[in-house]
Amino acid sequence: TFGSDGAKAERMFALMDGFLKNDSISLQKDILHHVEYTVARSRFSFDDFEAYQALAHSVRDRLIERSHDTQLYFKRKDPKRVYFLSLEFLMGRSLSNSVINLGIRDQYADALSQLGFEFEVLAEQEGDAALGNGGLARLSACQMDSMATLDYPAWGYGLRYEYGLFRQVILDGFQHEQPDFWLNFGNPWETERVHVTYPVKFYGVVEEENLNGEKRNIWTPGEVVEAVAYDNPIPGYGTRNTITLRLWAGKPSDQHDMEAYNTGDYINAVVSRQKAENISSVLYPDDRSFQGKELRLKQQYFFVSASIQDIIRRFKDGHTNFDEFPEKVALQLNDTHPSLAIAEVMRVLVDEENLGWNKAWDIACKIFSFTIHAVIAEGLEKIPVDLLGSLLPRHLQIIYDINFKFVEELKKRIGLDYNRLSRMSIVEEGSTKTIRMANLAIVCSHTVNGVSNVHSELLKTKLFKDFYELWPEKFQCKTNGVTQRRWIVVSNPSLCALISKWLGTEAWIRDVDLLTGLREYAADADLQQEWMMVKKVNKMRLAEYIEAMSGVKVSLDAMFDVQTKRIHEYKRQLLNILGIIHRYDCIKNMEKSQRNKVVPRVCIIGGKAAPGYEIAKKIIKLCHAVAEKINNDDDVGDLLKLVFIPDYNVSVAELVIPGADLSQHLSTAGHEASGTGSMKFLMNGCLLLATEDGSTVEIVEEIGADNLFLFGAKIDEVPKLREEGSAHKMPLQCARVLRMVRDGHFGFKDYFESLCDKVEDNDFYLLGSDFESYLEAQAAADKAFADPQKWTQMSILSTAGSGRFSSDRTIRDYAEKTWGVEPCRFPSDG
Ligand code: NTF
Ligand code: PLP
Repeated sequence: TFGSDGAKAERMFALMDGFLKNDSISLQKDILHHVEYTVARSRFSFDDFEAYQALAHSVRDRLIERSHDTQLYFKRKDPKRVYFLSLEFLMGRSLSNSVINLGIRDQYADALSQLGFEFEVLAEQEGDAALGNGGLARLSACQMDSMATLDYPAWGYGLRYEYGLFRQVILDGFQHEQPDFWLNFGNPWETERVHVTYPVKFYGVVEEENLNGEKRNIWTPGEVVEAVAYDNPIPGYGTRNTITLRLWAGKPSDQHDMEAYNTGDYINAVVSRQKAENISSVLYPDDRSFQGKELRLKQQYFFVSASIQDIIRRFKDGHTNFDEFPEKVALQLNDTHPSLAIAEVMRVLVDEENLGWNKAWDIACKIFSFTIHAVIAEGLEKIPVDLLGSLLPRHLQIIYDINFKFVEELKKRIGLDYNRLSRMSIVEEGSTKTIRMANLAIVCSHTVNGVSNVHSELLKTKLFKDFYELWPEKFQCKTNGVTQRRWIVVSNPSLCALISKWLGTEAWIRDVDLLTGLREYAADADLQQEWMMVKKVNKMRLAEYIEAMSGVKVSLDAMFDVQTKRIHEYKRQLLNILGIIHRYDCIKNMEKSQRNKVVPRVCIIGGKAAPGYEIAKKIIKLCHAVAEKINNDDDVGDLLKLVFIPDYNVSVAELVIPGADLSQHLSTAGHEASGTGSMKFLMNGCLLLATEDGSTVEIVEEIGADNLFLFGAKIDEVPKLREEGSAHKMPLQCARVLRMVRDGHFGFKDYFESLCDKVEDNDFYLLGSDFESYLEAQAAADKAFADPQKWTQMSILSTAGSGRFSSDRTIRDYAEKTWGVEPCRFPSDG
């Protein structure tokens, strides 16, 4: 690289503003170059999709240049790096986000218009990268953006699934899943690193060997799969720093099953070689609970092993003493999914680097930190010992050893309290013996955090009380956040311009606390006027989409009321639908003369159900059945519409969120660890109707209870209400709407029976007991909407108070209080 001439290197860095120029002519030439030589179409004749591909490649060139500079700079400065391990990243599209972060959106738009293309039209050609399920996965993506923007020396590691999250197709109101083969037309953003490959071992046997009087464990694998790196650049905003999301794909290893070739079964040997690629082929689409599937465990270990090998290789390139490892490396476990990394680090340090157990354990305990996204014990991963022992025999031994030492230590601290010992043990005895991955992660991590204040308290007082009492200092809270770059600047350009105009600066895009500056203008008639205009434009965009998707024409004067998120019983989309039926019923039974008092609504619901989640699928069908009835009732007209937006993903969210007036977050209190959708709606000046759960509690602290519509049982009231069970009375209105469903008012009465039973029999999610309070909150929302000035003021105050929910704040907090990493900024302005 720059050799030992530090001064020369300094000069090089100071001079470097990149080889590629960003003036309009240079950009046009670059795009045409890629049309001709990358896409291989004539530069005199290419369509929108080909133009998008060429455009993406020209942006990628700029990203690559910056990521090279960033990596060289990191290498020279050698800061402590943080490695973010996550099995899921919901990145969405990259084009608009990249050019905005690079600061060359307008230049590209200009260059394209010279070539006869429109930037927005080409941006629509891009498909989503949906390598994740929901909240956890989108959080990872937001956090990558913040790590890059805040100049942290960070890497993301994950799996390059060939099939992302399934596409949701609705036929006759039922959800069907179609494969998302997102790489069909290539992926212009990634770079395959054919030289960055590592062997990953599975199965086989472990034998103890005696080497010069020392016992060593030798693992002879039964299968070896090669992991190949695919690098995806993540540009920061207002900085030249561009970090990397490195995703691993499986490919057959030369070491794979050589025996089969030797025994002459050539065809079967080739077929079995191809199996290696299956490891990274498909994302598990269920975000509920862990199912002890071998392929899933293989995926986890595959990505963990490749990542750890890569991290250790980078460390060794410049360091020889593992004592320095914790000064250079922080490993963040995003949920328990990557927690096999703990056993893998121990295996490498003990078996391959020969550090000895105690030293290896000391190092491991200094590098890991662990974020929990689950709320209930059932959501925690438990791996059957038989499965782990067969797939990763050496890791099982290591986990047993960790547990043995932990339990011995624990006995010294707490005595022979066998109940507590067995609760805290990493190994769960029972009919099927399992490994509790969360316990493993807590035992080894120096820091464990929840994702909102209430969730973090819940971890300390309920889920991991025993561990909290043992190690109170380990437990932290890191309230989630979302990136204002994607969720305002990219997805709501009109709002972005309006905010910058009134604040007199664009600095809030990097320093989001400045949004509080809007508070002083919240009652200003001019701002309110412009604010309403922006909302109207976004509603128009959304209305066009709704009509195109469902054929339903909606009125822009109606309140756009949105609930979009994965379909779960605890998120209570059913409560929303029952509320809509109630509203419909009220309108139908109202004197015609009274109807002009009704605030018109467009109710919008969207979200995917896990393919095997029957109840969630019935909720989707019920939504369609009710929509069919309401939307075709001319008597109701524009007073009420219900639309289901299919295939909710990041791109759809970018369209829906800016156009929402009201958004609903209805989780039964105590069930939503945080919620991040709410934060995006809040930033976009959408009012929330919500239970006091997860991060909503903090949103209330920030914007005040007067600026949103709260309802329902509070967290500490839930257990008592459940205990009372069916003893508590179902409110009449709720019983009435359930009766309508049971009587076949919306068809399919037998099919919906089990949905009604759930509410009427034990009502675990408390739809009945929260129903009245829900209707009151809805009435309050109607009342506020009828007063546009008041509504707009609340809307401005929502955006103004959303700064605390930026992932920049979250990431700074992780960096300072958990990882101990510092910004390392390439010396240039971006
Ligand atoms: C989710 N968990 C939680 O359910 C949300 O409350 C939270 O906002 C996000 O994580 C991000 O922390 C998951 O997506 C998973 F995968 F755990 F189900
Ligand atoms: N899915 C997508 C596509 C999203 O953009 C979000 C937003 O955060 C989520 C799921 C999570 O939403 P929620 O926090 O409301 O569950």
